[in-house]
Amino acid sequence: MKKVLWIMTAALLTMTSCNSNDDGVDDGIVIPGITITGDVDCCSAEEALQVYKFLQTVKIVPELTTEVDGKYNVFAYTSTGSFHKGYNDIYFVATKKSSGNYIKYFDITSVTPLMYMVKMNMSHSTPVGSSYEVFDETRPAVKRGWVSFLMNTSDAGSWTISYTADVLDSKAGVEDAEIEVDALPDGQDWLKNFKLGDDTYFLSLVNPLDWATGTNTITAYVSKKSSPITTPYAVADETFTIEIDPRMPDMGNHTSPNNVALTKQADGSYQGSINLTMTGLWRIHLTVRDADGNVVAGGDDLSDGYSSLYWDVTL
Ligand SMILES: [Cu+2]
Repeated sequence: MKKVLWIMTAALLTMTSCNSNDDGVDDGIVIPGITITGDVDCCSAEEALQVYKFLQTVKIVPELTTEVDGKYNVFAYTSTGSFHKGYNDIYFVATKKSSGNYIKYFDITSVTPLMYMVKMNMSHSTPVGSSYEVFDETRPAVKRGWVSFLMNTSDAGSWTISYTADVLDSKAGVEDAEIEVDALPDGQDWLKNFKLGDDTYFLSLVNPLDWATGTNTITAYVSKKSSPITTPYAVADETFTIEIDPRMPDMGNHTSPNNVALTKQADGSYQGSINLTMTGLWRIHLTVRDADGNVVAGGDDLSDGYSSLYWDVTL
């Protein structure tokens, strides 16, 4: 059905667009060393150029590259080309092998990170985003999702990722690709958990290295540990509020004014506002409340009066 639609659209484009040749490919935009062309299965040359430009700002994760039906390539990207403990954005792009052109109509599903723990001889998964979606309409051929790794690769254990790629009705996948998850430097701790009844929840702080001194949007996800634990941990259905109390432990625990608690957004993320008045180590003490306002995690647990549940961010 999808294919029939596309053939019709291609025919229409060929008839109506003087930019298009018989393949439905328009004339293209030339930048030094490369010609960027549009494609009926993707977008205009201008949109393709936006995709190309975006991909210059991220790096391929070679372990996750795959080929679909001998016709398409699928590439995964992160900001560094590798992974680290805590939250990682992952971007996917599909291209035609024949032309290199981007493809808009593809789906990435069943993204399954697994860590094998050597001594315990068991495997566990980790928090993941619910789906891979277009995150910016000016780059319709880039899909974004995320994985938040509970642990880094070490003698204790190592990680693999599997996923399924569906490109223009052809299917393929990557199975148990071995990846390396780096530890975070000292002064950075972006993933914490708390228990509520029999359940364990994970608090993943999103990309704090994007922050600058002053007021920043603070984004996080709350995920619930799965049963069995080899199933990726989905975003929790419950609605919490995450209160933040940023302090500088190396400077007498002074705080900053005008911080706003994180509340749940329509897309399932939590967002608030954090004001970091200077560079250095900030310990963001957390108090988590349920929908009725009861404290369910954090609060005044430490002898110094600050919550023992915290993220560390060094600006
Ligand atoms: Cu582990």
